[in-house]
Amino acid sequence: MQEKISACRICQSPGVVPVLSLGVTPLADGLLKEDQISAPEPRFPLSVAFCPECSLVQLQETVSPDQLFCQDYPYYSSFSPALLKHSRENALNLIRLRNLNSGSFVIELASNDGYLLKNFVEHGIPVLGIDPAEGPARAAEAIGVPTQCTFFSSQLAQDLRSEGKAADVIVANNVLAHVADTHGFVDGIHTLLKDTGVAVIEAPYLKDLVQHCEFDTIYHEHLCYFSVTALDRLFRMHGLFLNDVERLSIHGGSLRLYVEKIENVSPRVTTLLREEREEGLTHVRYYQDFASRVERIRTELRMLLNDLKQKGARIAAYGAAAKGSTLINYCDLGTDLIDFVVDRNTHKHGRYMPGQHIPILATEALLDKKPDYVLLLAWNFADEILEQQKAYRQLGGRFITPVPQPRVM
Ligand code: JHZ
Repeated sequence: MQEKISACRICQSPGVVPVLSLGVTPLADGLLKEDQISAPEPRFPLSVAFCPECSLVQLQETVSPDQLFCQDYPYYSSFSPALLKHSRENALNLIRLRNLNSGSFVIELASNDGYLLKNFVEHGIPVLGIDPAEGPARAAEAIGVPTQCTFFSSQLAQDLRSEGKAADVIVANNVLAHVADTHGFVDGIHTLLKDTGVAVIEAPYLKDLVQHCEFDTIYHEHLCYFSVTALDRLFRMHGLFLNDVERLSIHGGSLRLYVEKIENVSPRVTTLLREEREEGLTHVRYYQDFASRVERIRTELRMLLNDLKQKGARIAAYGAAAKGSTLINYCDLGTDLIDFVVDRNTHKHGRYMPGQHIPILATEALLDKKPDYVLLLAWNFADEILEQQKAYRQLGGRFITPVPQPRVM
């Protein structure tokens, strides 16, 4: 099921301007089982628009969240040591800065497999995880992270509040951009947050996406691509204030937002707002050459892989990531070019990439099968993966990164 928006997701202005179309693609995390590859896959238009009124960049279509996130959601945060380290540092900082203890309460929205909340549990701080994906939610419970397996909404926030629950800290990483009811979600944060509490939210940063041409991070799960300008406006509509912000390198460049009920805006926020105005993120012109840069990547990547293939090279790919699905489907990279994809996530093994039906194997396959080149679909973890694949590289194996420009590393 899919619906096309008739107005901006934040300000409701009807005048959104299309800026990029990535075609009609399958769901990025819809990894297929063997018995599904002969059946037709659902495909949905993947097109991006800009709102000149509030500067929100957004998808024009909304696929039903039940279809995207519930059963069989294959993403488990804990398969990346770099993400675990990043999350642990975030948790330990919050414990210190907010003096959290056994009398505090931390809620995480989209808590996945408990990768972050386990750090608070370790320190005796009461937590609640909320996540609609059954497998990851069960994994969280299994490691002692209490988890409610459901979608977060303003109604759920009211129910929790009427049970007497209120949070000192609400963490919401890589989820705000995923929700169709953005206003209900932010309203729910307002409801659940104590007056002195803080919501700490991470989301990929639009400026990094455009500058580094990370077009593959566009897929149906990601409905919004946020600038600080759009976020500041969104929170103010709900009596919340974006008081502080950090830029992070994770996931190709993200923002960590500190949102509170009392206004106390730091110069870091006002500086980013000014820079966005000066650099033009608030104007459609900023996004107009993005589409041609994206097309150039497709042409260059296809040329590079075709050329290697004609010379007799064997090519595999690393990371059955959601972004990998956008890349291989938009660039039309099938089994004629890529023999297999490897991934550490055991839940993905034995499955096939959406659309192109490339089989997913364990990472050991690189040493077993020794492909000459590996296209790095999870380029956001390049350092970690290159280090981990030293043995393969010492045997002469080479990695190829697709963005910001296709090149052999
Ligand atoms: P990864 C995810 O997107 C999920 P994805 C989600 N859609 C989101 O919003 C963004 O992050 C921000 C594997 N891997 O995390 C694990 C190894 O095999 O970049 C993953 O399958 N070995 C909610 O799916 C994939 O690669 C490794 O050493 O695009 C990476 O996927 C490492 C580090 C990862 O994002």
